[in-house]
Amino acid sequence: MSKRAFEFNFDGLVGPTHNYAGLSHGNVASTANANLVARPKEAAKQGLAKMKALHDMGLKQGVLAPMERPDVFTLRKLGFTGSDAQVIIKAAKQAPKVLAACSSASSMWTANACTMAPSSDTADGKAHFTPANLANKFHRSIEHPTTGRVLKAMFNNDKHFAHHPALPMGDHFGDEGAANHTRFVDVNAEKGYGKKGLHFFVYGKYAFDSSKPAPHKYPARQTFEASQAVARLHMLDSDNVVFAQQNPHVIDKGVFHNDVISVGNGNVLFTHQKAFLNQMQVYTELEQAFDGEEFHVVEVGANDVPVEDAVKSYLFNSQLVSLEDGNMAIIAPGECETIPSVKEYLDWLVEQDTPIKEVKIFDVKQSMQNGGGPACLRQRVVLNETEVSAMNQNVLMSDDLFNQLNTWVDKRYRETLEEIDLADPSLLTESRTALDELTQILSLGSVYPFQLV
Ligand code: SUG
Repeated sequence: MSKRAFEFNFDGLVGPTHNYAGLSHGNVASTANANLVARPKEAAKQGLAKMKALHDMGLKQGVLAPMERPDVFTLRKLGFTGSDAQVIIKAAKQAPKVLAACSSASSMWTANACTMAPSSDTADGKAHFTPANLANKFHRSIEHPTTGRVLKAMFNNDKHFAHHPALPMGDHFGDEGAANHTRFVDVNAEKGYGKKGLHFFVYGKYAFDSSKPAPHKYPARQTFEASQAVARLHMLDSDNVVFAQQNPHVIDKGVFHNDVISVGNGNVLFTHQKAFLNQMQVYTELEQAFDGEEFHVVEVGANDVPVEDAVKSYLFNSQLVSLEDGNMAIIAPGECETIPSVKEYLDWLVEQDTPIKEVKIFDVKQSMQNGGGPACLRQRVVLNETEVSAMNQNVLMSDDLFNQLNTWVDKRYRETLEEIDLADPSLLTESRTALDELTQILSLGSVYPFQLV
């Protein structure tokens, strides 16, 4: 019997090594902004301000801890030897791009941390978590072991939570987590988010059938077979699952995750006209599988907002959230105000007869410049009251935690960081000191490799 449940947003805390290294081929912002001077302190504070604002709006908000970076343990696996400082100095000389990949703060985009399924939807009645293997990008493929430990430290109770390892590595099972997954549910029903939901998995290509359409210019990071595996692991009922393929042409225009072109919440899919292959069939399947009064597709036409503007503004990388009054708000990045087609569209949208009644703009520019908008920065987790009581309370946002984290960032983060600074071994010491304190603030125990040796 499912109980009343709530949607939490767990935002990634931007790590102390936030920098622009141009690591993500296919993500146009990441490659265009390579070598820009990054501002880690400002980045972390922009993220915290968004978390606090959503908390103040009455939404459920939590924090997901970043990674230990630079990752000297991975550098050692690649043959760099000596003390930690020597490992970094050698990597900086011999393979600076590898050092940059091992130093990325990319775990801030927690939409890619994992896919989760609420207990109302799974055959064993537990909430399931599968960290994403992020196999397509080396710098991201090294996130999942720590992500898995952090998730276990947050949802540490076998009776309520099931934790799976990431899918097997390699392109065939490339999995990017919740960036390619949305859960629809009739939030206005009595149980709210605790009603059985509809899981929508979006993939970029088939791994075991090369005759099927696929992008040519940029990689499809998520495979159909990976999405299917996650649905299986999470013991979802096949009647409550819809799979859809992304339009390969938009992947080639920089839509590297479905959350760059669509977002869903409750009974609403907010999407672009060019998002999917066989778009009309996707809508029909969703409408038929959705268990609720009405399902809304809010489709943005290519004539109103061209795909290029959607990618530049990250209009669809907005969060779509349900407010206490039953309406929905779009939590959009500042860039949506400066691109005329998008601004005009949003001004028009809130006047229409859809559940979306409000737009709230947030400055997350430090993240945006690496291709991550408001929705990339959060992982949605649906929990019922019993599960909320069973989880680690210290990761939940409060006025106190907000102040503590701001003070911690002020004390431990650098103002600026450039790729050349990654060669400085003191960045590792600073980062470990910061993370050691953070695990205490969030009561995570030992989750980082340096804490486990
Ligand atoms: O995986 N950028 C991330 C952005 C992820 C956005 N997430 C979602 N759409 N859900 C990525 O491409 C850039 C790092 C750099 O270039 O320094 C980066 O990893």
